[in-house]
Amino acid sequence: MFLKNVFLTLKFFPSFILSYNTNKMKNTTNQENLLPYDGQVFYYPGFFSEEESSSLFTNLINQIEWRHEPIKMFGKEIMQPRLTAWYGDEGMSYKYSGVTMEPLEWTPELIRIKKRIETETGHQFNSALLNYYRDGKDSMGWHRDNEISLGINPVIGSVSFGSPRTFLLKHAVDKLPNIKLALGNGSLLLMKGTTQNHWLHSIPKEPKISEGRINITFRTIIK
Ligand SMILES: O=C(O)CCC(=O)C(=O)O
Repeated sequence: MFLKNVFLTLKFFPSFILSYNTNKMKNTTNQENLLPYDGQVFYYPGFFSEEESSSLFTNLINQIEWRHEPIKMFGKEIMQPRLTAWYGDEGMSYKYSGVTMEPLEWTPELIRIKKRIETETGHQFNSALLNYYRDGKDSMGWHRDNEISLGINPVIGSVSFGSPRTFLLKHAVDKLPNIKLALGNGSLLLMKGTTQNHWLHSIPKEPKISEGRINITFRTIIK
């Protein structure tokens, strides 16, 4: 309650951004929750080593069946500003923003990444959305991963490889400062509890960045 009051007081300064220096965070299992309330977000830098992450980045670029798909926004079809792919167990199709994606069969590398996250976090996943941001001009707008097919309080295990990119979180109702993180190469971001009900997230454009980044969000589709 104290924390909630402190954050609500900050609503009078909406341009203020709460920025975490993610380089200084330790990789432990007793991570601090980055949200003040209404959800849980934990950040694990260096979840995969630099060496492993670089080789995964190159392999994923070459082996994943990347697609450039349109989505529907305000009744119009527009091309997504990134490449995407959907992998998962048989039958785990995924619908969002007017797009239906049928799952491709897991690659050995995706299984390896998934198993590592499952072992470390204790959460199981049956599908994954992959996003390839070719450079800083690619982005993802504000959204929640709250599709009905993901159940009531979805757990999302999000790993990043390649160039670090800014990740923003904002409360859906309260005028809190945005929370800003730099998601580094080989990092894991775990979003759970009521996060997807109350918080939106985005990857803003950063035109000065010329290198690519791959993000994989492991999810559980509830049939
Ligand atoms: O690229 C990221 O870190 C975010 C991806 C994301 O928001 C999503 O897949 O829903």
